[in-house]
Amino acid sequence: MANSGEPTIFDKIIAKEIPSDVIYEDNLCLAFRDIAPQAKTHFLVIPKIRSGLTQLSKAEEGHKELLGHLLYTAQKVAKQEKLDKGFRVVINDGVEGCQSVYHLHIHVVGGQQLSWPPG
Ligand code: D5M
Repeated sequence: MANSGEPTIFDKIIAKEIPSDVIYEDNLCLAFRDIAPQAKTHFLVIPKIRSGLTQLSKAEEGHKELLGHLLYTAQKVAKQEKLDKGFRVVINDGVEGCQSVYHLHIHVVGGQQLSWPPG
């Protein structure tokens, strides 16, 4: 359901109610492997609390620090995953951005040569 504000599958992952392959966790965010990887390495970084942040375009002034933390964590986990030759960070926003889960998430893909532009 597009941005209904309802809990999503990611809330269940945060609550450990369903299994996931978590590769990093701190008090603010969680990183886990994407269930449908689009590259050799594909993980997601999500905030533990949505606090209205169902998608990037809903970001408000008060989210700036959390957004910075998520992006900083994305590169930190990319290093942990040994993506030394580079990687790509993607945030899908809304219907035309192909967002399917309305809990903000950063995709990190890499581990192979990527092409540009994306579709
Ligand atoms: O991307 C949503 C992403 O979330 C998509 O790449 C699949 C991934 N996903 C969905 N359910 C799970 C579970 N249970 N574990 C791991 N990954 C999952 P979007 O940008 O919204 O299209």
